[in-house]
Amino acid sequence: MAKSHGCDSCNEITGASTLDLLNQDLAKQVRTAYDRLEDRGMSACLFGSGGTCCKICNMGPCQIIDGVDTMLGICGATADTVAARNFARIIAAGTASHTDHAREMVRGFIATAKGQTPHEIKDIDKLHKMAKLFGIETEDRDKNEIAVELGEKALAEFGQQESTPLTMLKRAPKKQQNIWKKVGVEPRGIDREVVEMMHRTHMGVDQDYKNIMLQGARCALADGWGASMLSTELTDIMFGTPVPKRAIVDLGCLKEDHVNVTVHGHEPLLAESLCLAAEEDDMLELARKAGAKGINLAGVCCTGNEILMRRGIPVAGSFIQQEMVLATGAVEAMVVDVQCVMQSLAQVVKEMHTDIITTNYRAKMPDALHIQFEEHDAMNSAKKILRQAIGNFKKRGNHYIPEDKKFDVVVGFSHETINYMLGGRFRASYRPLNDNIINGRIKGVAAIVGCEHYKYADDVHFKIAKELIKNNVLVLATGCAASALGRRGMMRPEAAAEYAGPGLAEVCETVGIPPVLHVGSCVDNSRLLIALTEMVNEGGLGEDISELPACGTAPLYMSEKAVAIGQYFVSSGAHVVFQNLPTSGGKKFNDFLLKGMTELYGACWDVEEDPIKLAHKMIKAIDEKREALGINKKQDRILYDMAMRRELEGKALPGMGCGGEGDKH
Ligand code: XCC
Repeated sequence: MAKSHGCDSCNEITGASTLDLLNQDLAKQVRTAYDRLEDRGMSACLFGSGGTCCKICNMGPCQIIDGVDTMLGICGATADTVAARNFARIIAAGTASHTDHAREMVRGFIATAKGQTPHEIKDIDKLHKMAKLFGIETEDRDKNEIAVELGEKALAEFGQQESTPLTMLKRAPKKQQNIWKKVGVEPRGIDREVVEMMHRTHMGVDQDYKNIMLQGARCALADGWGASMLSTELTDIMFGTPVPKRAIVDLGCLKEDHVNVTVHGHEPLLAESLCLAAEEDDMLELARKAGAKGINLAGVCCTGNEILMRRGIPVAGSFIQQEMVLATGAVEAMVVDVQCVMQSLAQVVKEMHTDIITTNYRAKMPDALHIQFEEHDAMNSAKKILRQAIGNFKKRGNHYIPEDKKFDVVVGFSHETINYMLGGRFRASYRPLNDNIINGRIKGVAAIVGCEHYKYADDVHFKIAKELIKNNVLVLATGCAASALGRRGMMRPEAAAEYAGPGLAEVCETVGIPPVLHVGSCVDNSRLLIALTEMVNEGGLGEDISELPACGTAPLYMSEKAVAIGQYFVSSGAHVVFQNLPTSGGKKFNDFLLKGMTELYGACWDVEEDPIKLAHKMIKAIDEKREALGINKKQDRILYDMAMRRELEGKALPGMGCGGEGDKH
């Protein structure tokens, strides 16, 4: 194990590609987040970490100490009020980010339906399902006409003001919907909930931490069951719902003899246009003229996950690798849009031929080149960007691609895929999953989602996943957590035999799936809400999400979005464990998050820093649900016999598993 770049005191780097790269002279000249972490030489402020630094009004900042009368805020605000306000504002910021992303996707969807983009309405089945949900007539209507109406109705939900709940809430289990109604947290309009959250946490407004968190929950639900779900579903209709695909991840996906263009950020509209433009003859010809064999697109962060899931485009790196991708010196352009793009990127490439190209008016960077992506002229924008990258190819200087550092992955596990993989094309259902949970082959389901973090070791996701699958817990992953698990080989079907407990391994091997399923980007956590709902609807595992043997974690949470996600899972009945939360400074408020919320939603937050202990907290939570359902009795393991295997035949991945042969989904 190696210490981080130039640092003997902070966390280890264990990732093979990162280690390899950092050992090269080229990369040693680059200052990375590891160096900056060391340079800072200060530990984090205790008031900030505990959530009790109040800088909401200009009388402060006030540092509050719980229980010390002389350390209240100047306005009299207590530690619990301040910690709750700060936490709620994190949720609002996270929700706002998903919301603004989702709005752009809905606008792009409408433009596509109107024929104003190079894309098309692809998934007609999902279009009709969504149209039905929104009360839109589909019979004898053109797909684009339906899509325009769907897009406009979806767009209206952002600005909706009245107390009509958001349409997607109707997809939740009935009992869940009743809980939200009873507690009074049904979101009314997506933007409204963010605005109200910001208002209620302004100086001198809501001063009751429980009441603040009612709006915190409502705001988060507007993200999960509103903005994020709209984004996922409409993006699927436009670019295709993911189906299983083989692909590769890690730095080794960069190519020596190609123009390497990496796409980083979140909104896939631009990335999809780049994918189309990179296949056009004029662009390929230009690349050849520059001496390259072609154009190699690769993703970073969640844009990477979006095009990985739908197109099998490789992911070069996740959040903590964004600087590493550039430090190879082999990237002609990194094209960025919004969210999780570190300001250091332009400095990393200062002495290199690489361009950092910003593309969105909402997100510009000093020392970067700006080429505005015009969605109504998408192909020309994309080609302008590619021309810039191709022009850099000849200027590529010293570089190093860790070519052998890449992993095969199988991705594309939308909830529809899980449905068909486990249930079969002719009667797609979650029945086999539920049955395998009831008979104990699979103990339960765990979601590992969210970011990465420079202050913690880089193998936390891996350790947690390994422990979970060893205990027969099926893992569903999204975001940078998913990329991190892909880089550790957990998304190959063979990983089942290597790491999974006997029951889970048997199911995975029979169906031909990995024990860790890539479900998508961060907005695609909404797919997990639907998967959990389908498990409830299938029967035998309780009446709402809180009764399911399921649990979630975003261990290395970095972004505010992860907190919004955590809260919408808790408010939807799923137990959620983080490594830390910025709430420990307000004791009563912290207790409310870690225990009290259960009374409202049947689930609460939990905190555990050690990855193995964290995994065991998740397993314990799953076991408790099994106990409550009466399915935790030790059962004799029934091995799959030939009839049972035949029953699952034809559901395996193309070319894999027992029934894979010739299965073309
Ligand atoms: Fe950002 Fe989405 Fe977190 Fe990764 S996981 S660091 S939010 S890119 Ni979405």
